[in-house]
Amino acid sequence: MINRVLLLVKVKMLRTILLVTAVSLSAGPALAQSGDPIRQILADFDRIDTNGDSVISIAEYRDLQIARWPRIDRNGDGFLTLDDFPRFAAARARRLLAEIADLDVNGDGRISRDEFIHGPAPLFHRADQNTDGVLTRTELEAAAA
Ligand SMILES: [Ca+2]
Ligand SMILES: [Ca+2]
Ligand SMILES: [Ca+2]
Repeated sequence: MINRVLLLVKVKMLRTILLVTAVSLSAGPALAQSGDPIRQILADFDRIDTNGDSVISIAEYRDLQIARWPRIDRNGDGFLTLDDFPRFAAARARRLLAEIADLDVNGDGRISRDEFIHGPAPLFHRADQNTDGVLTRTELEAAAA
């Protein structure tokens, strides 16, 4: 499954999104069950929609990132770096990190918890078709199709 994700990474538009998925896949079996983060959000919609208003706000999405972080930062040092890819060859891990370098807002070569949670959210904005700042089930279903 990881190899498939790496192949798809060549599709430019989806690059960052899929690489974040690849990071998730390397980070734990729980997230490896589905290769598509949009489908994961759909499957968990009611749990992610904590205020029950039937849409997922950016705040609710950030809460999801907070929940995911411990599986991303595998060695628990507060940063996503090469050390968090124990199952990847160094060259591949370096390439993955380079592809999500957008998240490294302060450019120190590593992605902090804060940058991961509060940084650009390409997946969210891609799915938010009417740009009203919230995701409906319909928007997520369209994005997953
Ligand atoms: Ca909500
Ligand atoms: Ca780490
Ligand atoms: Ca929307």
